[in-house]
Amino acid sequence: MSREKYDNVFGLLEKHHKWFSESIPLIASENIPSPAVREAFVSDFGNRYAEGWPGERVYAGCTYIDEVELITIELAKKLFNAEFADVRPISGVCANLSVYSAFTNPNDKMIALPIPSGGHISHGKSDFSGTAGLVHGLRIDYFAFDREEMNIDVDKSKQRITKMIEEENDKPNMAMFGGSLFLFPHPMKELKDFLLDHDIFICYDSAHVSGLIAGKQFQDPLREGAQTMTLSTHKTLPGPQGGMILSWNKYADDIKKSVFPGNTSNHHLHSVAAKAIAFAEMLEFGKDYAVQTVKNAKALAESLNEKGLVVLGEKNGFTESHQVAVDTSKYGDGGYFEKELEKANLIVNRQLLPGDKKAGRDYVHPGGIRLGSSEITRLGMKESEMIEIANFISRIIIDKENIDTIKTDVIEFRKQFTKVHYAFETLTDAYKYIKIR
Ligand code: DSN
Repeated sequence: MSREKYDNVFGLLEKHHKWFSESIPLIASENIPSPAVREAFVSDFGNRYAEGWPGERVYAGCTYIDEVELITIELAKKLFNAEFADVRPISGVCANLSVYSAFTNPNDKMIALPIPSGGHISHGKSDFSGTAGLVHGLRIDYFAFDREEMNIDVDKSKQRITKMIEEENDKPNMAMFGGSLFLFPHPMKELKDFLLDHDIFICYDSAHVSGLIAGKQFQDPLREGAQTMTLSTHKTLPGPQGGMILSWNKYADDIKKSVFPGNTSNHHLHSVAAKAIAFAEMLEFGKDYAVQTVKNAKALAESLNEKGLVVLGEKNGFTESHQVAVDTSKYGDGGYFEKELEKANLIVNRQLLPGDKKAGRDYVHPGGIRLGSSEITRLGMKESEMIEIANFISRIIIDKENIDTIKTDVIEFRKQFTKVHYAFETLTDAYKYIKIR
């Protein structure tokens, strides 16, 4: 019985790898790491303990772990032009929690975006089990959001915050930029002086766009006013699952204490090694990858729009990031299409869109889907392939064509794209299942 389950798990893992090698991966928060990143990730580092900072560990056995972590820190600082990097957070949520703990107290107020306008669950209210509210006790209020611009409304946000301060005697302590539905750079430059004049600490969550920032294709948060920048290392940044905090030297001690012992005991050392490999590859290939990722997202959005689908952000050219947001509500809800597309090997996620709550929609049946171009870019796809992908999607959503026929076409299309690009070593197929038993 146990041997059967054991074999079954390995069988399912191999099936998953095969399925992804035949699919079009369009989840905006995912990516395919290089074979080198995968090799570092399965090393013995993943079995060790090294609480603390390199050179000040709580455990023996960290000689090489310390050397690697110092390399990871050095590469992170170079990649993002940051004075300080803490590469230990084990996820983006843990990075945010560490920043909340370092720079706010429970019951303080944070300004962020609501989830349908792009905010992430870790920025959310306690009522919705958001990390900021539920775990750190922050009260959450929202930036004003302009649905046509698909961005934070600077003037209305200033008015809201002024009203909180002057009429409600309730000054926010932190402002959180960034999020999960993230089409255009946020106006942090425009809000920076106002926020700092009111002693509001600025954090920028670049989880989604950190690979684009590293490739100098989005905004430059640390130069635009961010006092801290939190990120995950596996979305547009094609590293292992993990998190990171970037900041200025003057905030380093507070961040270090908050990460350990505050919010982590051991961090994930195999992930730190794999981050170093990903950062080295991004320093070499990141600009070309980020340029193509944004070009691909724009091409995909334009093609979908030409097919007749409602693509958000049209006023500003649909997107400046890796993401494309499609309102499918005319044809069916996003949850329905997430499942239909999956049957044809097109892997996307359903997405709450601005206005969905008012329209009575919810997370299970939201108004649309979100598409990401980073993983398909790493597979070597360019603008002409985006036209083909838009065609597959519209054959399902608009034409309601037979799913099995489309699936066969998707599998055939995918055969041309087997390797990871933008990496030092690319011989191993992107989704090859590697046995070390
Ligand atoms: N919820 C993830 C997303 O944006 O897909 C990020 O944690």
